[in-house]
Amino acid sequence: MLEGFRHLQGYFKRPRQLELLTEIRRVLSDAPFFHPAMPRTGKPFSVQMSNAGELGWISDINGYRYQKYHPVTRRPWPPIPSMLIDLWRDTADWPGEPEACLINYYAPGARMGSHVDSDELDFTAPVISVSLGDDAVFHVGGHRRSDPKTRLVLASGDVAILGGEARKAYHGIDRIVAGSSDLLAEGGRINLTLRRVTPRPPD
Ligand code: MD3
Ligand code: FE
Repeated sequence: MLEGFRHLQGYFKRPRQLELLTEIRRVLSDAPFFHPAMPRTGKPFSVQMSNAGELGWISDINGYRYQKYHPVTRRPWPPIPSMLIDLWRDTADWPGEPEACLINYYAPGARMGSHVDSDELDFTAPVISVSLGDDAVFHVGGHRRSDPKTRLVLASGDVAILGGEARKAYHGIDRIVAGSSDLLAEGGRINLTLRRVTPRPPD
């Protein structure tokens, strides 16, 4: 396993998960899930997405990018919930604030193939992930797709921090364990990732 990966199991207990879920439902009422598509082919992802923050990550037939507004409503993304700003300040060990919170929804059966997050311009900042709902079988490898992978379960309330060498590692979600949590009435899993996109301003 590469240096810079931290898995904080049970970081958010059940009452805090419910509080965070309420904040995320409020974001989603303004910025509903959209269906991203693969660049070039337009093939739909099995994962649905939305964002909070100054910038949001989107993918469509024209490519992957960060943009300031929702691709369907064209409105700016809602602000990042304060609980997540607090999480970043408490765990990121990095001087600036997050600019984007990508919200992924996995219905049972959805997956995310192995990839590297490389659309950001500042790789010194970590990516911080929070899992809510059903367990996910997650893999993280090395800097090459063929490098050996470690598999682990991300459960509701877990936080994963991807900094240092792990920031550029291949990773993905192999499967969702349907029915493993009752946090989400609709079932499935929500993953939140806090990201810095632009370089930190000089101090
Ligand atoms: C390891 N999301 O949104 S979060 C993604 O559970 C993404 O929805 C997965 O991969 C999910 O891009 C995994 C954990 C994560 C996030 C970023 C990473 C792991 C990472 C960046 C580098 C290495
Ligand atoms: Fe990723």
